[in-house]
Amino acid sequence: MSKTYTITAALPYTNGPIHIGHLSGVYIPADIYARFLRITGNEVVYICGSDEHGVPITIKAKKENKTPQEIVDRYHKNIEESFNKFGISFDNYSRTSAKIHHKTASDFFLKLHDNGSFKEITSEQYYDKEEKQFLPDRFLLGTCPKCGFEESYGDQCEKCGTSHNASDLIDPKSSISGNVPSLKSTKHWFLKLDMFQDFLKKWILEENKNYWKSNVYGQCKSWLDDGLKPRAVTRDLDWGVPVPVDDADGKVLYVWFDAPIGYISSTIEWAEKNNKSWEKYWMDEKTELVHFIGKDNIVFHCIIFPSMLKAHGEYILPKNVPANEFLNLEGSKISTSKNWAVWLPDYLEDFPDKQDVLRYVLTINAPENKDNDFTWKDFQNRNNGELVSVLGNFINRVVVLTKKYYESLIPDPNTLLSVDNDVINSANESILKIEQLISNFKFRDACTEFMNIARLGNKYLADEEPWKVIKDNPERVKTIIFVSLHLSSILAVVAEPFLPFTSQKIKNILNYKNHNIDWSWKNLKQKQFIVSNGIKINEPELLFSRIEDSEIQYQIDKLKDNI
Ligand code: B3M
Ligand code: ZN
Repeated sequence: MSKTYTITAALPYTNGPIHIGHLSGVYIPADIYARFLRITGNEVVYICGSDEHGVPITIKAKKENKTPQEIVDRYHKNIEESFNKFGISFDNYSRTSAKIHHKTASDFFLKLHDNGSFKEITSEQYYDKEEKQFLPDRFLLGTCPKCGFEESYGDQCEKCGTSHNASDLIDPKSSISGNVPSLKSTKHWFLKLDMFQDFLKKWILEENKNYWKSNVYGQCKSWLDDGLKPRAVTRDLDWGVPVPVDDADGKVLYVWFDAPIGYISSTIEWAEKNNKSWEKYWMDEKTELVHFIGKDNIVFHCIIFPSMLKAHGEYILPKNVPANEFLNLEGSKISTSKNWAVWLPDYLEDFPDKQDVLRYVLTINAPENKDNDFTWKDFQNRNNGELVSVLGNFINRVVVLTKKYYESLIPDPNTLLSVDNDVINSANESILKIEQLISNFKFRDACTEFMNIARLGNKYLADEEPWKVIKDNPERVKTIIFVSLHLSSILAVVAEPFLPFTSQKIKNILNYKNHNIDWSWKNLKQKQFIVSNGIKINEPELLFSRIEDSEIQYQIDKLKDNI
C-alpha cells in the first residue's frame, strides 16, 4: 500500500566539499532508502540543502579574508554539483541563506516566542576583548564536561556527541586569539527544553525503544538521564538569520535552531516549484518523516528539533533517525582541517565513470553500527573481485551467450526443470530479503543480498554449462539462457537503489523498454518474468573495468602529500 515519506539528509556545512565520510554516513544510505521507496510505489520527497550559517562558515571566511557569503556561494555550488554528478537523487537541494529559509525560520521562531516556549535570560557570556566579540560555539574551545575531550566546542562535543551550554565548558579559550575569555553580559532566548523531558522520555525511551537503532537510542537515553536544561537558541553573531523580535540587534538564530528548519523551507521551495502542498509532507500524521544523519547530530535531531516541532504544535515527528557512526580513512579520522579526506569532486575527476564503484564500497562497508575504515586497497579489491568478477562477469556472459546462440534474441524458455525453479525461487527470496533489510535501514546486508543474486547466476551457469550442452540438447540451453536473462533483469531492477548508473546500463543492454511487461519491483515480487522471449537485446557492454595497482598507489601518495 503506497505511503508518503519525507526523507531528509543532514544539511552539509558550506565550508568545504563533500567527502566520503559524509557519503557513507548520510547521503548514500538516504539515497538508497529514497530510491527504494520510489520504485516500490510510494510518494517520496527527498530533501536537503546547504547549511550556510553558523560559526564554521565565519571561521572559514576569517581564515580566507572573504565574506561568509563568498564562502557559502563557492561551496554551495561545489557541493550541489558533486551531489548531482554522483547520482544523489534529492527532490530539492536548497540553501539556508535563501529568503524562503529566512522567512520560514523567522516565522517558526515567532510562533515559539509568542506561545511562551522561550525564556529571555541575560547572562555573562564568554567574550574575547582582543577580538571585541562574543565567543559562541566553535569560537570557544575547552574540555568537554561529559567525556573530557580537550577540543570540545562551546555548543557541542564532536567526540561524545553531547551538546552543552558554553558555561559548561572547562578551561575555555578563544579559538580566534587563544586568549582566556572574559565575561560580558548579554541577553539570549532560551528554548525551555526541560519542558519536554517527560514527553521525550515517553516518545523515545518507550515508544521508539524497539524501532530506533541502539547507537541512537543510547545517546538519547544518556542525554535524558542527565536531565534537559534550557538551551540558548540565539547568538551574538552578524551572520545568520536575524532574531525577528525587538531588542535583538546584532543577534541571530543559533545555527542548530535554524538549520533543521531548513528541511521545512527546502520542502516549501520544492512544493512551490512543483505546485504541491508542502503541509502534506510535514503536518500529516500519515506521512513518515525519516532523518538521515551522522552520530554527531543525534541530539539535535532526536531531542532539540523534535522539541521545537512539539512546541510549534502543527508538525509531525520523525518516525526514525537511523544515524550512522563515523568512517575513518586508512586507519585515521577523516579531517577537513588536516585535509585527510577523499573529496567527492576529486574522486569524480580521477574516476569520472565510477560513481557506482564508490557507492558500492561505501555501502558494503558503511559504519552502520560502529566506526569503520575506508582503504584504497579495499576499494580496488571490491571493484576487481566483486563488481568486475561477479556482477559484471555474470551480465556479460549472459548477453554474450544470447548473442552467440540466438543473435541476441531472447529464446523461448521451454520446460523449467527443478534446478531452474530452485534458482528462480531463490532469487525471489532475495528480493523479499532486500525489501525487508532496506525497510529496516540495514543497507550493508541488503547490498550483499543483491550481490548474492549475481553469485547465484554465476553458479547456475557454471553448473548448467550451456556451452557444453548446446551440441546435444539445444532446447535445454534455451531454458538456461532464458532463466539467466530473468536473473539479469532482476539485477537490473534491484540495482537501482544501490548502483543507479549500473542499473540503467543493464536495463539498456537488455532493451528493457521493449518487453511486454513493465520492469517494476511490483511485477518482480509477483514472480512474473519481466523478460519477454523474442525481444532483441543490445550489444554486450562491460559494466565495470579493473582498477590497477598504479591507480591506487597514486591515490595513496596523493593522500600522504596532502598532510
Ligand atoms: N550542518 C552538519 C554537521 O554537523 C550540519 C547538519 C545540519 S542538519 C540540519 O556536520
Ligand atoms: Zn565529550
